[in-house]
Amino acid sequence: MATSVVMSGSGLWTPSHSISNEELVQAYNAYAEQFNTDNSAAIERGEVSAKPFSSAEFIEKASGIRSRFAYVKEGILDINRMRPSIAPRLDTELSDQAEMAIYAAKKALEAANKTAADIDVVIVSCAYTQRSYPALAIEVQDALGIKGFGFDMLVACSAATFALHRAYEMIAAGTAKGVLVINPELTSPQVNYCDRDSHFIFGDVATAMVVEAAETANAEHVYEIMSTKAVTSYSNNIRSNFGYVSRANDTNPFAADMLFHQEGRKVFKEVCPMAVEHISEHLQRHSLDSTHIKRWWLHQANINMNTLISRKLLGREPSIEEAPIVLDSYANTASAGSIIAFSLHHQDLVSGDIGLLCSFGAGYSIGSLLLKKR
Ligand code: CO8
Repeated sequence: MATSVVMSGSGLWTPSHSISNEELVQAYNAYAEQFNTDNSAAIERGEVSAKPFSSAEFIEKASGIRSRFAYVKEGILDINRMRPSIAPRLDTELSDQAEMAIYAAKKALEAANKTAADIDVVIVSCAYTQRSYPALAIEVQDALGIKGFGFDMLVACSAATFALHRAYEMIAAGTAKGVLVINPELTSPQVNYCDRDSHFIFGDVATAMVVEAAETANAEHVYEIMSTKAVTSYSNNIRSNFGYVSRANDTNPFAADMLFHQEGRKVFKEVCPMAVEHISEHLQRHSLDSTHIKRWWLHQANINMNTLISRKLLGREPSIEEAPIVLDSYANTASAGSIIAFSLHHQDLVSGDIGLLCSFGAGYSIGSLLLKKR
């Protein structure tokens, strides 16, 4: 592929509501207490399991998460509801995820010094889309006045990196002139706030990136995509069974197994070595090693995972400048984590500096891009 492809602008939209560990734990524990009281007889008979209590100290130690953002906070801390209360919208109104996507997209376009006329493909890629069709990407395309085409992609944690890969290929092949990759990660409706093992993990956010040919890029911070690498390996350890077939299954579409659930410890043990191997192979492809990498924009699920992966790659702990952490305030934002890290921590690199952007998680899926500052 002859054309040199670049990422020329990134956008980050952060919801205005945040929820601290303490707030979340207080609500969960009050819910658990109520549940245990209401079900005390059945619990005593061994027919129902008592709800265990959560702790803010555990959450921070086990994950590094201190708080998360919520698109709508109302309802999440209400022990009689335990899920966000998002008002339904008419078909004639902008959908919630399209609205989030547009906030981030406008920022990415501005950073890339581009307008709608410079874009001809929109990819909305994230862990969930709020409907099947029409594609959110086409709704966003219409709202931004972009000519060309758009489509949605679902690859869970690697939705953003895999979409950037597609953008890279389209620009390199000359089938697109400018691609907008957008990740409106509205995770909160799928979080089981009644489950202490996972109630703290996710946050809402939207990120966006402009990908174009090197010769058309005129922004201040432009990164050449040196190459991309992806791998998937089937695992049931992170799963959500929510889907349109549940209507025909006559099952409860909102039961616990329909929401996000995982075997967190197994995921930790299996994904870390996969990520290390993947990244090492990606660097080797360019005869590079970890000493050549100025910045690691890693997936943001768990600080202990990132520390372990970085230590294996570098042979030491990375500094916070080398491998920035955003999950402390954003929590796990599905595919957006590494893009948030990039958005907040890329402007200080100098020409020729190389960085690695990498996602890892559900699927399992791993996606990476090697980037060189122009
Ligand atoms: N408070 C107090 N104690 C707790 C809590 C809590 N909130 N939660 C669990 N415990 C208890 C456990 O029950 C267990 O008790 P016991 O020893 O008595 O059995 C003990 O603490 C230890 O539990 P774990 O072994 O589970 O604890 P870990 O140290 O493994 O930490 C983590 C749990 C934080 C979940 C950790 O395993 C982890 O982060 N693993 C990696 C997970 C990961 O990366 N997952 C990928 C997520 S998927 C994704 O990124 C995108 C998916 C799509 C988006 C979904 C949107 C909704």
